[in-house]
Amino acid sequence: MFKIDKNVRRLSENEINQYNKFGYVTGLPVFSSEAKYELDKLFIDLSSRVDKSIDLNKTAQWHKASLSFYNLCTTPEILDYVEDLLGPDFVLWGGQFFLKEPLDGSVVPWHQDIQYWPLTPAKAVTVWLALYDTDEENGAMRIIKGSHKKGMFKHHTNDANNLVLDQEVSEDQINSDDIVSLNLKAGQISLHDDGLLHGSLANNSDRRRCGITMRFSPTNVKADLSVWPHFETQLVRGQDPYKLNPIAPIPKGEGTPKEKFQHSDEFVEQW
Ligand SMILES: O=C(O)CCC(=O)C(=O)O
Repeated sequence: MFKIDKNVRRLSENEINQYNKFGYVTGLPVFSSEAKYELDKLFIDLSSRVDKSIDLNKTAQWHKASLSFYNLCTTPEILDYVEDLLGPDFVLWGGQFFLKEPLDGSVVPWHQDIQYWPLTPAKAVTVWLALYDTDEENGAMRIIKGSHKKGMFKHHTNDANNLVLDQEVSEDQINSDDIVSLNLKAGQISLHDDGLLHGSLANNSDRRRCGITMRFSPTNVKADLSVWPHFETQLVRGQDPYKLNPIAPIPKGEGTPKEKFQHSDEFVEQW
């Protein structure tokens, strides 16, 4: 278990109000500063198993493949923060790395997650856990505060090689006064709403930038399996009286995703 920051707490009423009004909360303590060595080790252990021909940013579903990744996502102190937003019953359904090596040029275009996700109701919370210190120089995630209240923005496809995602909201729809850079120390998290516009610029530093995203939804969410046949949930807190989605087992060991969308029975524990 990674060492927990002694300042860990629950969300304050102000933070819950800020999440509802602006769509995000940031700088929340979870793991202590000493845990950065373990977070680095976890990153190296897991990412080094991915075949060199595969782009780590194009793999997902790590929570279904790897027990250590699943354990990280179900850290009680992380779930407490999520519970403060979603209530007592919720599932984990997504987990992936967002990596930018120094000067690798990769960019996450402005987008809303709901644009990609066939989930009803749209009420997912993303936890973004910093594995390394993250700031403007190394391509921290940026958000447009309050944009989750403005409905669906127009996205277009952009297949440029350096883009981590291919759906993009053009700059002319962005009010630059509302940009907030979510700078985090290793071991801290931010939380964001699935309707919030967000993205990130290139890493222009000599430091690695990598976060883990964890996707949580209340148990009354239903996925359209005709769009996402791989979709499965893991109940991580409370009860699931609705049973609307297939369930993924907790991984028994360490497996490695090869693609973005995979079903749990495709993962083979390698060690
Ligand atoms: O890490 C980033 O820059 C982007 C993350 C992201 O797009 C997401 O959490 O949905």
